[in-house]
This record gives sequence, C-alpha cells and structure tokens, in this order.
Amino acid sequence: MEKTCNNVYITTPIYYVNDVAHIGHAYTTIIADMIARYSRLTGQKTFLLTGTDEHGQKIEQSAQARGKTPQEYANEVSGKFRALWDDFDITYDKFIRTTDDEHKTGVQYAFEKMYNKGDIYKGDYEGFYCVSCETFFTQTQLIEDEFCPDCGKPTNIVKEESYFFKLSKYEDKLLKWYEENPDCILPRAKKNEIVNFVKSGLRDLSISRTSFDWGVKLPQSINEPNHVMYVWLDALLNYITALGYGTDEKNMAFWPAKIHLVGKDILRFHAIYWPAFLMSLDLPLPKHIAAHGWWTRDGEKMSKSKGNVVDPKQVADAYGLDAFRYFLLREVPFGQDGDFSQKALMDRINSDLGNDLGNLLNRIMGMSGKYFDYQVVSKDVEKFHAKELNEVNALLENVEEYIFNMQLNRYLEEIWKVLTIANKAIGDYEPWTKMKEGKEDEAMALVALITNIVAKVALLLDSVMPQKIAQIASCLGIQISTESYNNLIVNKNLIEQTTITKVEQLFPRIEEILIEQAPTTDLSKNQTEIEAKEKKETKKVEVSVEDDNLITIDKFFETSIKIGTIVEAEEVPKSSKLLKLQVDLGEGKTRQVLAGIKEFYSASELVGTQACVVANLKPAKLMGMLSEGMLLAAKDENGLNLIRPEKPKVAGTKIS
Ligand code: ME8
Repeated sequence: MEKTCNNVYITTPIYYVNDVAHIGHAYTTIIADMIARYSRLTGQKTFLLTGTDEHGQKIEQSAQARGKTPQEYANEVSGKFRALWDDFDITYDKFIRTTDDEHKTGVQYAFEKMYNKGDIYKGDYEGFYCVSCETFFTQTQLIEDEFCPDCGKPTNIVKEESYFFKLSKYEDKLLKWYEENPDCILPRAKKNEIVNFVKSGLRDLSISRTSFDWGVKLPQSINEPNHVMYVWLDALLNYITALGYGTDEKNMAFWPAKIHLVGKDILRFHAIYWPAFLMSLDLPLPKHIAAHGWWTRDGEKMSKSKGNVVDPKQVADAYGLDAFRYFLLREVPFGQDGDFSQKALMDRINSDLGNDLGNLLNRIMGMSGKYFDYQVVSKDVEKFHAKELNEVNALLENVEEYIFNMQLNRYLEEIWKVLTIANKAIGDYEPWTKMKEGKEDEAMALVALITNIVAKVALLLDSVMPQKIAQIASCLGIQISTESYNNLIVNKNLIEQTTITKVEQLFPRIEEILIEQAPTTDLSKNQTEIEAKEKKETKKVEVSVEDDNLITIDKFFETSIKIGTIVEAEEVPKSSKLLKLQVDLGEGKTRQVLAGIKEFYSASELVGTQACVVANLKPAKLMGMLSEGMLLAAKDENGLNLIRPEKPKVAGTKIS
C-alpha cells in the first residue's frame, strides 16, 4: 500500500530585510523545512517557499540610515538570510525576493484583477501608521493616542491619497470560511481571536501610498505614477507569485498552500487580509494558516538594545544543527511561547538524544558486534516480540496526524514512547542472559527488534534531524527513502536482515553550556516602547481558551498568585467602587493595587489583612492610576469576600 500523491505547498513568512535572522526566524523556517522534508519522504510532491520582504517605508528608512540605497541594502541582508538557510540545509524550492521582476509583475497583475472586479477604489486616507509594523491604525486603536498597539513604537500621522481594498465586503465570506473550515487557522484557540476581530467589523484597507516610493508601482493601466503598493499587499501576494501567478504559471498546481507558517505577530494579516485578497482574485484559500508562539531568551523578550538576541548560527555551531532543530520542535507546544536557554537545550541533548536515542544505537552496535558479528536477522522477531511490535505499530500508525495538526512536540513525544519500548525491552529480556543460557535465537530476536525500532524511528526523525539520521541509517544499513518509508512504516514490515556498521557516538554528553552568555545591555533605551506595549496588552481581551474549556497545569501555573499583605488603603476620590491599596508581596517595596471592593470593605478594615493577589498581571491604568496586581474575591448574592489564607502567611508566599 502506498499513499496517494498530493501536492504539498508549505511557506514561511518572507522576512523583512531590516534585521538579521535570529532564533525566531530560524524556528519558523525549521518547522516549515521539517514538514516539507516529511512530505517529500512520504512521497508527496512538495514545494517549500521562503524569501525576503524588501519594500516599504521601514526598509527605505533603514537603508537611508546606513547610507545605502534600499536595493543595495536589501541585496545585502537578503543574501545573509539565504546564506543562513543554505548553511542550515533548509530544503527550500524557491527563495523569493519581493524585488524580483516576476514578483512585481505578478503583484501588478493581481492589483489589476482586483481593480477590474470593482474591489479597489480611490479615496483619501487619514489616520496613523506604524512604520515598524507597516500597519495602519485609527486613533482609538492607539495607546495613549500615539503608540502602536502591536509594537509600542510611536506612530506617524498619515494623510494622503490612497487606493482602498473593499475588505468590508468580505466580512461575511470570511466568517463563513472560518466556520466551515475548523482547522483553517491553527492552533484552534488562535482562531477565536481572529473570528472575534472580524465580527467586530472590518474597515476597508488602504493599499497604496504616495509619501515614499520604495515599493511596487501600481499597474500602468491605472496610471498613478505617484502611488506604490502597500507593502503587505505586495508581501502576501508572494505566496502565489512564487508559483508563477501572473507570469509563468507552471507551478500554480501547488496552489492552494497546505500550510502557511507564521508567527502569532502576523496572523491577522494572513488570516484576514490574505484570504480576502484571494477571494477577490477568485483563487482557492489555503488549507491551514498555522501561527506559532514567541521565543524569549532566559525569560526576557529578545531585542537588539538588550543585547540578548539568540543567534541561531552560533547555537547550531556550538551544539549541532540537528540537536538545535530537535530542541526547537520538541521544547514548546506549537502555538505557545517558548524560552530559549542553553540549559534547556543541554538537557534535551543529554537526556532525549543521548540517553534515549544515542544509547539505543550504542546497544545495537555493541550487542550485534559482540554476539553476532554485526549480522542482524529479523526472522524470530514476531515469534518472541509480537507484543512490542504491536505496541510500536499502534503508536506509529497515528503519528502523522500530529504533523498536519501542528502538534509537532506530540509527534516527537509519540516517537519517544517507541524508543522507551525499545529501551525497556533490553532491560526486560536481557540478551546477555539469553546468550549465557544458550538461547541465541531469543537474543538475536531482541537485537533485531531494537534494530527495527530504531530503523522505523530513523525514518520518522529524518525530517527533524537529517544529518544524524543519515549516520543512523548508515549504521543500520538502511536507506532513508520513500520506498523504505512505505515498507517499514506504511506496510509495517521488518528489515529481513542487515549488517551493522560502527559509527561515532551520535550525541556526546555536554557537561556545561558552550556559549558564553552575551552581555546584557542597558534596558532603559527601549523603555517607552515596552511600556506602551505592555499597556496595550492590558487592554487585550484574552480569548485563548481551548475548545473544551480545559487548560493544562502548565497553563494554570502561568498565573502567579501570591499572598499579599495590605499595608495601606485609601478611597479613590470620585469613584464609587475603587480602593487604592499598597500591597506587600515580599518584593522589598509595595505594589499599588486598585480594587473594586469599596462597596464591601472600608479602607481602614483592610489595613494589616492579607489577600491572594495575581502577581503577574500586566499593569493597567484605572482612572489614570497604575494598578499592579489583582485581588482574588468571590461574589454571590450575599456580597463579595476577598479570598484570604486561613492563617497568616509570609508576604509573597506563592499559591499553588
Ligand atoms: O513580519 N519568536 O517579517 P519579520 C518567534 N515581512 N518567531 C519570531 C520571533 C520570535 N521572537 N521573531 C520573529 C514580517 N519571528 C513580514 C512578513 S509575510 C507575507 C510578511 C518570526 O521579518 C515569526 O515567524 O518581522 C514572525 O512571524 C516572523 O519572524 C516575522 O518576520
């Protein structure tokens, strides 16, 4: 049995050329590469696209600041991205640049089509623009009437003639698409945010600019030489121009995309604007738009000014590319934010890769060499190990769905369960004892069982760690190919016999971190931006509840609840509800907390008492005053009560 062959088109975002690649870019690209490699191995016709986004005001300004033309600057940085992906052996089928002529032609072709359809009209844009995010905002969306709600940087006032795309026309169609395609946005929890955003009403989108000229010109037929295209229209269209849309359409058979991989920062552009553009162009919509979470370093947001940006090349050079790939895919459930620390990477290498996988290969080499002159024959595996084989086959039968549901860590967890079966079998059956007892056939069956398990696992891990798997394959004498995949995984066969070849240790133990920590620089430079962003985040409505309303324990522990001692309390003038409290959380200084409990408690009765406080809420402003925490309380028809410890506890004690 073989799988039917489909066209699988996987994309990464095209990265802006105003920055060098860091771990975040590497993460998206490695996930995309893993899925593309997996698809190819399973016999699917696959096309992986990555590239660079080179137009727009941000790039123009960055180039100017460096005394370069935008084109020179774009050539330089785009080249660095490409070199990194080549270094990382990313198997892209095309590296698109938005300054490519074919792309520009395709974008103009698309613009004309949308225009001819009546979806584009001319008007005047008046509003705010964040150059860093290349996004338009209305005043009500801004933080403190000035700052970008997404990145926190100051916005510019824009008043210019502009062409608009009738985004509002597509509101209902988008909602219908979300409803009829439950997995069009993954993880599903993220989809709710998009649906709510669209339900709150879409405004038409300004799609041309006149105040700078580093962009794709509007089509000649429209005769507007002063207008360039809005960079997000230009950028999103890359997903079809890369396949030849509007030029040589030979690869359009790959459309629609199977997965557009993006970070959560740009989900809105991909899940709202992009499908609306496609509807306007009468093209099918992508199967999945998958948004992953954000990487921080040692618990902090990465930024150049902090000097804590993780350089993926440095990490891969120090720890090995495959170990780095494995870590990125395994460490964090897709969609959740993750923290990079060398310690966590070391632990994964020593434990999962060294102890679980590497040792298994050592055992195969050791036992097959010692007992059987490196010859392994599988004829008695079924006879002595039917149970293990059934367990392994049952686990492996279902792993693929985890890839296309974007549960990549689950995929790896399931494979590691298979490795556990192998490691356990060695302990349970003790082949050395069998040899002493003269039961050579049983010892051989065990060695062959382990060899087959590692061979199957190797096929499934090839997309994750291609270099190490090539070593394993040469050790086991197997091919990593679609044929082997069909034989060992789809048809669940065993290798009849093979000769083991010794290879060097796959994952030598790492005893201490290998990269000296980058110095942390002055944090204050970025303070205004960060503060504005944090304030914005306090206003966001959280809708990330999973479908069944259950959360994991990890999710629960994301909330830090502590015992706080109320040391001061006063009424907030002109407020019928608020009390202003100073709360000791054992941090050396008190925090100001505004609590809506005035109807139920007087200020004086609270002083000296304790309450449970949510300690990691983003600070918010209430009536112009900062509130840095929230008291837990329960309210029913008999009134409201604070939740307090039964007996006094030290201020700052964690609640779990
Ligand atoms: O947004 N953690 O380009 P960009 C995880 N040109 N992922 C991260 C990350 C982090 N800390 N930082 C960056 C653009 N990324 C547009 C895209 S597509 C038509 C146009 C990754 O250079 C993540 O994939 O700002 C994020 O979505 C992307 O880089 C943003 O790259």
